[in-house]
Amino acid sequence: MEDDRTGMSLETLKRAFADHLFYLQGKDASSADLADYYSALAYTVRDRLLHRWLATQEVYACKAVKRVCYLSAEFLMGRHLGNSLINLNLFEKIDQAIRESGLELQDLLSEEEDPGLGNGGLGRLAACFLDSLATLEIPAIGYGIRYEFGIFYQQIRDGWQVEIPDQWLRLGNVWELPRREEAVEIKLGGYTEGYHDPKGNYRVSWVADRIILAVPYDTPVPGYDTNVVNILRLWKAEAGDEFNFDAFNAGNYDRAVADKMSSENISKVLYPNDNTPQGRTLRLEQQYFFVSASLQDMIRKHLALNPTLDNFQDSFAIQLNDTHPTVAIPELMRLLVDEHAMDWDAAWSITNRTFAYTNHTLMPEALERWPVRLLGPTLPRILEIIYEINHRFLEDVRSWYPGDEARLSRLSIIEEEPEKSVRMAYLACIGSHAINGVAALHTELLKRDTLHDFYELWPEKFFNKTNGVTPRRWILLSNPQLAALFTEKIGKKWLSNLDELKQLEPCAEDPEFRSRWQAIKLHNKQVLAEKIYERTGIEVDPHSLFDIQVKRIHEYKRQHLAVLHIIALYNQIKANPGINIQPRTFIFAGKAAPGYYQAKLIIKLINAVGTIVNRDPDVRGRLKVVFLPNFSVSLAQYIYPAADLSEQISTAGKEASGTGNMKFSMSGALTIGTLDGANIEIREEVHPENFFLFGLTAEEVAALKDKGYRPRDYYNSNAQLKEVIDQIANGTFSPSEPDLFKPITDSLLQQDDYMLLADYQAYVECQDEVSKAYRDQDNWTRMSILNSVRTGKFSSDRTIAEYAKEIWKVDPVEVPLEVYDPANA
Ligand code: B1N
Repeated sequence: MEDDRTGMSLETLKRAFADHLFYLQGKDASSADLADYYSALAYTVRDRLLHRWLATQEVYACKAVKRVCYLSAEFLMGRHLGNSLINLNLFEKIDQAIRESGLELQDLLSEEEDPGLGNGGLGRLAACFLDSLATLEIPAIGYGIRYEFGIFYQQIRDGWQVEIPDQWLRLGNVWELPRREEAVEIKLGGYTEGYHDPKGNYRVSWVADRIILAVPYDTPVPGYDTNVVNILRLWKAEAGDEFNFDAFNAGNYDRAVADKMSSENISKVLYPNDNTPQGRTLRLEQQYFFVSASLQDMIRKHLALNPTLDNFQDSFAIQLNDTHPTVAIPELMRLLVDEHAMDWDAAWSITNRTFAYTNHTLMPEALERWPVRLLGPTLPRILEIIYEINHRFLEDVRSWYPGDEARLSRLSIIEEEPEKSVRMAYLACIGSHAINGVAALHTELLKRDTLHDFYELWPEKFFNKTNGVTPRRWILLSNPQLAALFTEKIGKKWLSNLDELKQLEPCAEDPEFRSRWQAIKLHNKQVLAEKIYERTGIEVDPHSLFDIQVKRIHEYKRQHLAVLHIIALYNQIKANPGINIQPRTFIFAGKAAPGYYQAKLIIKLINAVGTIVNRDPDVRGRLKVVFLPNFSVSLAQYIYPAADLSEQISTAGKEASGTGNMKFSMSGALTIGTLDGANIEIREEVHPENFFLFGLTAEEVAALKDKGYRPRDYYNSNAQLKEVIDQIANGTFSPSEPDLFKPITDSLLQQDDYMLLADYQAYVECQDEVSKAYRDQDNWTRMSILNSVRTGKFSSDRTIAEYAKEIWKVDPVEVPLEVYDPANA
């Protein structure tokens, strides 16, 4: 008989499920609720992962393979259960086993808390990368923070965003295993002192005033159709001792407990900002905390197999996901020089060969700078090391560009004005052997502007690595009917080589294929319509054009440009109620940073316009405006497959890449977009005739700014636009508070930093083209099919293969699976 923990037959799976319900949940069919059934199934699946995990880790530990360490402050993993079923190739069998137990698999999958340990694209990219690393059989570890509270839960009350704490660990977490025995200590605060070691060398030691314990929690990361199970290792902060006994014994009970609480604060909560840094000491402590713990972990792993650290760079390639983990560069120097007595030059060479840095944004205000005033007291030794790195670097620059003082201050890691600060992106560039942007345009702009001086120094360090997303979650799991159609036509190989979909191009001309394609899209729209009704009470027509913009709310992403268009359509109907226009459902979702007033006001505006438009009898179902609360990975899985039109309308030059644009396109949505980020490459792949392009180019945006942009000129010369802006400004959508939206219209008329008014006319005209095109359903479907089957480039498998070959220099490692037999263990 098959083992209950590893067997893959239907009978064994059913037995294991019942067994876990009974012995782990302490329930049977008469007492179990859905949460119990979810847990029983999750444990059943976890057993099968653990088996492969142990095999994988054993191979990595014995073979001295080179591992990728992906350091990221955010990992937006999404629910684990469905993904694990897919990657273990168990989905169908479990579906059947659960049905035969009288339950619905979908109901169980929905019970899982969505682990929201990220804000948006940057965190979700890290999750897609982990999936692809495991699928490509590349040894890898994701390192991050086990936030007790992830991204806040968003409610909409009276049209406003309200933030609710995300208590995702409330019911426990089946997918993590604490490894207390591998905890490490982290220093904070205090001072440094010099001393001479026994050989007479001058050394520095850091006398901390706080020691925090970093406890690792490991989550398995299975690859698709392979035995490889990598690890996501997230660190939880704890007090070094249960509490301060000295204080306790001295009768200072409050102090003893307070110390413990302040230590645990470090991993308490994810900062809810996307594309804006938060210059708080606690954020700096979070960054240093997880980075130091991760490096200590790597050093321990390396020394388990090697006599010295001299070849550390052969054990690990460390990727910095933006500047958030950049303090890793001086921290590795500290560990090598202070704690392992290496000399500076040797340590610097190792550091440089180990690190690579990915930049994710050009937004000037998003580039992290840590004031010396905060860094010094929190990380005194790290600040000294940064000064030393800078000193040596500027000596080099001086020798390369004698007499060029301006260049010296431009390149210095230390910025003097307005406040003496460390420029983290510069530190990352200097300490890394590779620097990359996340889409072709973004990389070009990095080289031309943001990091131009570094590009001049080291052109060979610069790479482009266009982002990608995993087709396992974003097609197979979220759009199962589309996946089944692909597999029926070309087999399953597209799941590990998305370029295979190209073979389906001729199907775009096949009427039978097209009608199946339409039926699937309609079905996905019906499912989303039900969700919309459940969550907002708004009824939408699945036969209308689903026009969708989902992403973080940010002025540069221009959700309010879409609102201007909606109001213009509304005005057309009001002026001419008999007008024949394409019925549309406008769907928005996304969170605003709690401290970003203008973004929260945009959410209120969307809802205010929706309230007026949705109720107006003249509109009668031709336009609907929906704001779906609490955008998350699990909600996204219903949204992308249901879209007809994907809104990617950022100001050119502002969106580094975008990855939602790829998910939409994979599910057959057409894009209306600017020449920004990865839109440019998507348009290239799907061909320009299958993409709705509008707006200024990045160059035109810059040229217009230079010559003096005057948004009022556009307002004064465009009657339709003027009417729309005036309505927002005069309270048409906020009758009880007429000035409510003035901050939005004032900003548009006075600065319009993101040039909505300059792009307005081109946008509405392009939307007219969309409406016309949608009326020809045959041709629309052809375009939809071609979008989907030409997205091969945007699989994160392609992205990861490029990083592996060109930046990390790592090879796949196969993991053989012996059938686990407890008798031989
Ligand atoms: O990273 C994504 C890109 O696809 C998006 O275009 C880009 O906006 C996004 C500070 C960020 N850039 N910067 C951030 C997130 C959190 C934070 O605290 C910055 N996110 C992006 C993946 O490359």
